[in-house]
Amino acid sequence: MSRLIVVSNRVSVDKGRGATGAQGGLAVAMNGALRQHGGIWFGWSGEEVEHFTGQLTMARADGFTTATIDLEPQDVEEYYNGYANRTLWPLFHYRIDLAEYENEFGRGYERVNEQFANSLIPLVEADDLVWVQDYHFLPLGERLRAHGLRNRIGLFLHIPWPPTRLLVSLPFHERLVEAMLHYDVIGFQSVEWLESFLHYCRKELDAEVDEDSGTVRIGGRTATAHAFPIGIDHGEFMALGGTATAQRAHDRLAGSARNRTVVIGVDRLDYSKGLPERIDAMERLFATQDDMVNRLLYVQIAPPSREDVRSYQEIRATLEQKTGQFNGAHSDVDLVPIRYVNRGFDRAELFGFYRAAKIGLVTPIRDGMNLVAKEYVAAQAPDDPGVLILSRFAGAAEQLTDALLVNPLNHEEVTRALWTALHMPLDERKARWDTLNAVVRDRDVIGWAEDFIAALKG
Ligand code: GDG
Repeated sequence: MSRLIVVSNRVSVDKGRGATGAQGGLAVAMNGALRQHGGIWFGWSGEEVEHFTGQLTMARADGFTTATIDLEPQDVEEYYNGYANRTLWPLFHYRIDLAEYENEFGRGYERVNEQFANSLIPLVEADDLVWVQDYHFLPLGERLRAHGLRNRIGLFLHIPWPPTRLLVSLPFHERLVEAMLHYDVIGFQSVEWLESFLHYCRKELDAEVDEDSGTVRIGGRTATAHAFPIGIDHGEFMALGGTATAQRAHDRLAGSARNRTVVIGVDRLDYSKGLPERIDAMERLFATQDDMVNRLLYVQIAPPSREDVRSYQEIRATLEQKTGQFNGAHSDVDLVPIRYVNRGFDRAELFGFYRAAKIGLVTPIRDGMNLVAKEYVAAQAPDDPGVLILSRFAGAAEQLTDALLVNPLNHEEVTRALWTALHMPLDERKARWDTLNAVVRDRDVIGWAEDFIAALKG
């Protein structure tokens, strides 16, 4: 069996399956795939050094090896906080108003991609499969080819692919996408992002595109693009549901709700997640329906992220102001309708919170997939499941068609969905949940990794 070389911005080794760390689904999938195939997980250590040396720190994990490098502060600023999170992330989430185009960012991004290629090359053996993760490394395949690497190389993009009309606002966009076409396989979360990508290749690069097979031919090379919708580790997540921690978290939230219906949101504090818009929809619901303060409790868990980036400081300030204003207007002396919590919880606790909530409110403005929607579904009690309200702009909406699908920018529609969810009869809740849960259970992250690796093998 070929070894697997995974490349991602950060390396996150788990403590064994079922561990209740702050692991994301991606880390779980990579650990599983690496354990099965053996190989190396390569990335940035998270550490900064005054002068970049490219020196590798190797460590043994369970069944595979990790290899990390340190970066210079300027590289972190320009490649990570800069090009990745101030340029590509907003642009790829359709927020060209927030995208910053600084030449230094682009140069830092190319420099770090070259450093990654340089450090990685000596580690790769003839039959290894190289699997690169996400928008931090769009040109890495091309860099590896420039160093003479002939192995199969794949890229999976976890975030959306923007429409051509938006992408062309990026300086040097052709160079960036052309570099991507040195990968053998390019994976997207949804058919919509895949189609946008193929459209760009045809229109802007004049590449030869076959929509049916997803092949893109340019300059004598062929890349194949496909949709591989990522899932959660269903087995691991369900095991967390059986723990005392999950039960305690459930009881704590359900007990403190005092018979109000709990609506839950769990999101990194990010402007792509549509958080202010949720409060606007709540505002409308409270304005148009009587006595909501006694009927509904909205819990929003929002651990801060990317705090070095100004747009993230701004979204945080906006939310603090909006929740404060909302609660000031709608609270009673003994009831507060929005609990806005700026910290992370253990995954087992999240399971308990999801289960205590009869409505899952997942309304990003854009999202590559959105795993919270899938976790919410998985955590429901089969005999009394809650209702998922899901943005049609999340990749997950292509699969979770039995959710209440909404346009998150249309407050009236979200308000209506909240009302429908509050009143949905048990039979309908069960019927919808059965279909949703089958997708979440059967299309999990283990199968996702297997599908991608199978395509990468060719
Ligand atoms: C990117 C793409 C794509 C959240 N709060 C806590 C916590 N979380 C966990 C959730 C979930 C994960 O973080 C978030 O995943 P999402 O998919 O919702 O969103 P992104 O972070 O933006 O992820 C996204 C994903 O990559 C995978 O490809 O789906 O579209 O943007 O698992 O539960 N975990 C813990 N405590 C928290 O408070 N432990």
